[in-house]
Amino acid sequence: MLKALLWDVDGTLAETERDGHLVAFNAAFEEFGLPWRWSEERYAELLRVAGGFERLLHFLESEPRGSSSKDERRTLARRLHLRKNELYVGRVEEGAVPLRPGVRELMDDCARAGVFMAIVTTTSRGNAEALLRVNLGGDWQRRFAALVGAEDAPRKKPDPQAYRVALELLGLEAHEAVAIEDSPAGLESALAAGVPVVMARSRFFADAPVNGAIAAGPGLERAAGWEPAPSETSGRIGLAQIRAWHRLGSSTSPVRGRGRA
Ligand code: XBP
Ligand code: MG
Repeated sequence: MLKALLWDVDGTLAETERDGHLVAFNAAFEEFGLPWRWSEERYAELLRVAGGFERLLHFLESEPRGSSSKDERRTLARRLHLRKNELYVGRVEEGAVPLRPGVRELMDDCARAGVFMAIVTTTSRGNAEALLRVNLGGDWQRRFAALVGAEDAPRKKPDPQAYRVALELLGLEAHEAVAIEDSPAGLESALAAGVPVVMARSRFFADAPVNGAIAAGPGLERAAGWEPAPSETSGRIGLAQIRAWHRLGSSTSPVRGRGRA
């Protein structure tokens, strides 16, 4: 039986990468007087590295005009990442990073039905909390039984640590939960912890593989384009549909393949 929904943050709750992190990385480069500006295409490649600090370090290591020593690169990555996160929270507080359509409605379904919710993310608690506070209001914490962020699970997705910590905090078995994810790293992380996954594709992972997911589709706001096809073909993806996929996923083989579902 489904007892909890585990929400990824970046790309799943909101288009945080496009509307928040990418803009904030570029603004930090500019403030530091650095010549780098990442395009959406470049960022799509860099997103293969999970974690903003790790992503920066990876970029600095491949950048011929960057600092020469390993220590210098780590120090610069730390300073840039710190500032990027301040700028990111600033953008969130300005309202530049709204929830994706259908997210709030599914959260409300869970509240009505007494299904627990938790946040399971590779980003920092501060970033996640700002997004939730601004978009769900001051009492956002009441909605969630747990928030697992980078500080709680330093081994970033695709490592299963964040999902394992969340299950432990909730006192649930993996098969009693469903993860809502958008990225291959998130999918791998949840599956490695044994948690069934619903993939709500995001901007940067629109065509990424979804092998192993119990369902995949373009977004929670509409039933069109989802595989397996929802029982109601009009309207949004609600808790009843997630429950149906969860039951189906326990009895049949999951979604296979690449490209749009
Ligand atoms: C996605 C990530 C994050 C963000 C940036 O995590 O990889 O690193 O890109 O956040 P998820 P930080 O989808 O699991 O939420 O700079 O705070 O790492
Ligand atoms: Mg994500």
